[in-house]
This record gives sequence, C-alpha cells and structure tokens, in this order.
Amino acid sequence: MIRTFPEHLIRKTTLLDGPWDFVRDSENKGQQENWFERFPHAEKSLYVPSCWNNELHLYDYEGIAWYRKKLRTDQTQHVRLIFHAVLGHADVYLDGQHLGYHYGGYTPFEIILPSLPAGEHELVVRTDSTLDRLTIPTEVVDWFHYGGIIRSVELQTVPDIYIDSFAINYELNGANADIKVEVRLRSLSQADGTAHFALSESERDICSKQISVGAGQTEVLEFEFQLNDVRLWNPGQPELYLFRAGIEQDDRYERIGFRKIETKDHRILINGAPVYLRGINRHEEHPEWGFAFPPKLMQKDLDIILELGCNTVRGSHYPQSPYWLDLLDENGIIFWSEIPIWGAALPNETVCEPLFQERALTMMEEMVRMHIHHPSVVFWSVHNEIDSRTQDAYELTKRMVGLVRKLDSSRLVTYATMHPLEDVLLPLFDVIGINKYYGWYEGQVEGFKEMLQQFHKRAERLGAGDKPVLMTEFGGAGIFGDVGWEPRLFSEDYQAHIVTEALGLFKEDPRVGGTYIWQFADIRGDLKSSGKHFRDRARSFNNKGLVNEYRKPKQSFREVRRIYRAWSEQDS
Ligand code: ADA
Repeated sequence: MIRTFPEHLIRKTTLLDGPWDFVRDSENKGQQENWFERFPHAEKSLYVPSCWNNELHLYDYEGIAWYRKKLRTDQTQHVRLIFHAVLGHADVYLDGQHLGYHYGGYTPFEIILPSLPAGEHELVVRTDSTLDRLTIPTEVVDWFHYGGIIRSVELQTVPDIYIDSFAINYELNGANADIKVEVRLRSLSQADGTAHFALSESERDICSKQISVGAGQTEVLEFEFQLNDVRLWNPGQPELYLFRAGIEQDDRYERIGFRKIETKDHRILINGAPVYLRGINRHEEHPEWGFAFPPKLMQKDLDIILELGCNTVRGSHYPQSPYWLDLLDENGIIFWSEIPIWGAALPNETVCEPLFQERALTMMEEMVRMHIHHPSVVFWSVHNEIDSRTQDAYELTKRMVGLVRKLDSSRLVTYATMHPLEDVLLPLFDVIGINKYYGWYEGQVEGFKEMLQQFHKRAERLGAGDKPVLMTEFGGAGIFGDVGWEPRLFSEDYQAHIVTEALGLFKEDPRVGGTYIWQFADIRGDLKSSGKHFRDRARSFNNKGLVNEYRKPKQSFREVRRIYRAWSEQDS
C-alpha cells in the first residue's frame, strides 16, 4: 500500500510488487554486456520492495545490482510507471531501451510510456547503492548502507488526456480558507481532444469546466475559491479534507488539512496556539526489512510513539514513506521532514562541489513536492550536522533555504546543528535544531545548561535570538536487557538517566520549544572492520533507541513515557 486511501478510483493502477529477478554486478560489466537486452542468469528471486542486504549472504553488498520483471499488457495503452523509491542511482530500461535515470533514494520518479503495445515486456532496472564523497548521503553515515528498490513500483494505465498533477494551496482567512488549485491535464494523443473537468471536495461540487487539450500538449487549469468555516487540523485533533480532480476517464484524489503555522516567543504555534514539542527521532528502518518498511509496522511504530506521549516525530534523516505521513496526518502528529545530508563527517570541500549541490537542491525539491499536501509536515529540514561554521556551508544553505521558501512559504525551514556555539547559519532559519550529547560523547548531562546559556547570547548577537530552539538530538546508548544497580555506560539505567535529566533541563529553559530524543528504536549501523567510524556501536547497531530494533521497550522508554505524558497533561 502506498497511501492509506486510494489516490485513484477510475484510473487503473497495479503494483508490480512481488518477485523480481535479481543479479549483482560487482564488476560493473552489465552495461557493457547489454544486460538490459539480455538479462543474465538471475542470482535469485527477490521480493520488491525490499533491501537486498536483508537476504542471506548479501548483508554487506554495496554496489550495482540489476532487477528484471516481466509484464504483460492486454492492449495498446498509455502507461505511467512510478518508482516510489530506489536507493542511489537507478537506470530504467524497457524491452532493451533506456527510459530514464534518477538519482536519490527516498523520493519517487516516473516514466510515461505512450501507446505501449500489447504483449509481454521486460522491465529492467540497474541500481547502484555505492556511497561516495558526492552522493547524498555521503560514504560516512551513521546508518546501514542498504541497497535496492525499497518502495513499490506502480504501473498505471492512463487515457489520452490524463491528470498529470493536482496541487492545492490555501491561506486561512479567519474561519475561511482561500484556496488555489492547479491541475495539469496532459495529452498523450496524436489528435486534439476535450475533457469535462470537475473539482470536488467530499460530496461538495466546487467547479466544472469543458477543456480542450491540444495533441501532445499540457493544459494548466487554475481555480480560486473559498471554503467557509473550515474545520482545522490541530495536533491531536486532526481534520482532513479529501479533494477530487476528475475528467470522464481519469481521476486523482489529494488530501489536505487546514492549519496555520507560526512562531512566537520561542514557541511553535499551530492555529495561533503554542505547542510544546514532545518528540522522538525515527529512522524508517527495521532489521528484517531495512528501509522497505512495511505499512503494518508503521502502524505499530505509531502506536508505540502515541503510547510514549509524543506529539511530534523527526523523520531522521531522509524523506519517509507517504503511508507513514498519512498515519501522522490522521493522528494529528507534527512531522519534521529532512533530506539525507548527514554531515558529522562531511568535508567542507564536498559542500562546495557543484554535483553535490545540484543533488541537494533536487532532492530537497523532490521531497517538498512529495510531501506538500501532508498537514503533519510542519518543518522542512535542509541538513543535519554539516560543518555550519563555514562560509561555504552558508552559501549552500542559503540556496537550499531560498529554494524551499519559493516552493512552500507556509511551513518552517530548519536544520540541526552540532556546532551551536560557532554556527554561522542561525539567521537563515525560522527554527534552530541543536544536536548535542552531554553525558554521552562529552561531559556531564548538566553541561546542557551552560551550553544553552551561551547559545542564547550568541543567537541574540547574530540577530537570531527570537527564534525557537528545538533540542533535536540528545541521548545515549543503552543495550536492551543490560540493567543493574549501577549506572554503567551502555546500561539501560544510564541511558534513562541521561535522557530524563536532559528533558528536565530543557523544560526549564523558556527559549527551548521542544525536544526530539535520539532516538526511537535501535538501528543497524555502518561498521566496517577496516573502518575507523562508529566503532563504539555494539552489535553493529546504534543502540540509542528507547525501544530496541524489535520495538521492545527499554527503561528509558518507561521514564520518557512518564515525563511526556505529564507534560501533555500540563498542556491540555
Ligand atoms: C548524530 C547524528 C545521528 C546519530 C547520532 C549518534 O547526532 O545526527 O544520526 O549518528 O549522532 O548516535 O551519535
């Protein structure tokens, strides 16, 4: 399932999920040997979506792999092929022809195949999961280097004139919403055509119109209207609106929620009311599924996060599944969406590289377009822990923030810094996220107090003193089951101690608007016996989860639940 609700009722959609032929190409000879025309003997059958690393004997394979799926179509038809996420580089071929290339990992891309003849077709995908100094993320990153087609592949049949895109924008004006809708109708026909277009919301007809679309052209339709007395999307009390764009032979549904996002007095305001953020960082990862996280487990993650008393989740560190965001929309949970620029070990030279910058901007744009309608998304985050002390970081960040503001001015733009006392980026953002690990990587947990005092002074000097500060990462590792009388490093007890002490300190600071504990669940780490990074990660996992990788609660979970629930009581 891609969404929790159908996006089309008329348009025929089929998921190509299931077994695909799979073969590694560790010597990178597939292109030269035309594997896209003559697929070699498959090494195995692999279920898509999945990460190959979760299969036997493929655990640490990073590199090129080819996939093949045979499909059968019963008549000539226009096809829209959507890859909802392929890790790294993806080249797509159909019947030996190269159809397109995408770089990324967590955002969808599509290919239109006009008049695909009836018969059997061979869809081949070459993927490359290799991380290097210019990929995003780069080669040193604190999560497992998975590879594969991690989200569904969808085959849609579209008519001669079809709905190419459907964008809904609004501004709240008192109790009413001023709405702007843009729909693109695209023709795949050799002849001019017409369509009867209708826009509606639930059972309410909004407008309809007869449209002509020239052969092979795209017609852009724009509508403006007002909805009165809208029910607002609020944290914990979400209200959602389902809009339909339709023509005789095609349709598309988009769901939104109405809310206004602001900042004031160091707080995030939703619909004018301050919301203290009780959050958690969540990787969309599981030891059995990797990044191909199944919907059923998303529901379970959500249930655990609600049980914990959270009202927000940081999607660390990459665009997460639309299905997950649908669940957050439906439960009134605030979401922080970010792209995988993970910078703790990112050299400054990389930040200056044109290819890296181009990838960063493209990824950012793809993420904003992908998640734009989700009311749960309140923050767009441009990066995590890059060297924010440099002018080069400033230049890249300025471009990224500028792009995001151009694409969406209704949300807050943010990032997470690990250099709060030397950071030169503060003035660029609406909200500052701070990652610090007192009590774990440095000093005692009390160190937060002094650091925050210094930070606030510096932020004022830089003209950023009025911005809300969120503690976006803090915590420590606790190995599940390691409990005792003494608070030893790596015990559940010590982890619980750091997290609870830190939460108390943050709550006393009026300029801190919320907390995101690192992290929800233990995740697989990227450890190499020859590598120098992450060698403190016992079991090859980052063990800072409040629950372990199978979602079993540690002592810190129970402590945080007590604190977050008490805060929630105070705020209600
Ligand atoms: C960083 C980083 C996280 C994780 C964490 C840790 O702050 O943003 O992804 O690596 O440190 O556990 O050290």
